[in-house]
Amino acid sequence: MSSGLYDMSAKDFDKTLDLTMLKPYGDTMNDGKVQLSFTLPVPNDDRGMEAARLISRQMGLSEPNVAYARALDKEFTFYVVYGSCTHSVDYTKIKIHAIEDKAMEMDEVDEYIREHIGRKIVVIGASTGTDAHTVGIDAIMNRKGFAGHYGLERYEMIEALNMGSQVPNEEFLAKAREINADILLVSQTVTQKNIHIQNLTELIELAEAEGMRENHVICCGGARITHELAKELGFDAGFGPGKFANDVATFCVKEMVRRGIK
Ligand code: B12
Repeated sequence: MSSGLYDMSAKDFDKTLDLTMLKPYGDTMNDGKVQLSFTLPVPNDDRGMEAARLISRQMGLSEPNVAYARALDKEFTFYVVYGSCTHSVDYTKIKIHAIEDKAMEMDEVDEYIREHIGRKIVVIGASTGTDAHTVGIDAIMNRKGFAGHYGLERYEMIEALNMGSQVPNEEFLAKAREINADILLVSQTVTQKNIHIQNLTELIELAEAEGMRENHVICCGGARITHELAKELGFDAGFGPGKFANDVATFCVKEMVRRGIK
């Protein structure tokens, strides 16, 4: 549907909006209002409140107001602070790396595969390395899916194997070869000390060494994974929060066709 209130851009109802100096919107345009929460390792008293205000001011908030303070124990206090952000960004100069394929629904993906590939495609996925987080890869692969989007196991034209978590890169690639996978999906949630970078880099290097890079679509995903980072690391695409099985399936099948992987 494309009529009514949702068609209006903010510029239509407020002429003071300047996208070259974009600021958060709270109550009125350009007021910069934000809410921020954090914990300080101090008791919940007046001095702690003042510390929360001062820290907020140093973070670039003007007129910070501690709206809420609650002791977590004797020595730690949680604060919620409201204030106005004094910084702005030039929205018109922002460049992003995004996947351009418009996501198809599950049935459309199945139809696309029938029409353009003519056989079932094989997808393998896992959280690799030491990463024990399974919810992200399950959200993409499990039959029941996530947030109203069925997972790849439910697609008629996709054979999906989810190997779970803590799968070594070598084992992942060996299984991919064994089942003749077309598409490899890797989940990385833990990013402490850049462990995800090392692990994802190792996977791509191994895939290249084993001659598997060219004829497979290889994607990664996770809470801190962006498409840009994934491309930098040598993957075909990266998917973060807000992306679902049909986004991933759309990209992968179209990429197979673009690259002539049959
Ligand atoms: C549940 C959880 C756990 C559970 C995991 C259980 C399980 N079976 O998965 C347990 C308790 C085991 C756990 C352990 C740890 N955890 Co934890 N965990 C979480 C938590 C609360 C939720 C993660 C989650 O399930 N999100 C929901 C899913 C659906 O979101 P998602 O992963 O982003 O997935 C979406 C997209 O990213 C994308 N996607 C994800 N993967 C893939 C893959 C592909 C191929 C594609 C295409 C897309 C895709 O699609 C999904 C749907 O949109 C987060 C905090 C949080 N609230 O996010 C911390 C968090 C991820 N954990 C964290 C940490 C530090 C740990 C531990 C290191 C803690 C410790 N010191 O032991 C361990 C690590 C264990 C290990 N070896 O990996 C940190 C990570 C910080 C960082 N930057 O690295 C977080 C952010 C908590 C925090 N704020 O500190 N954890």
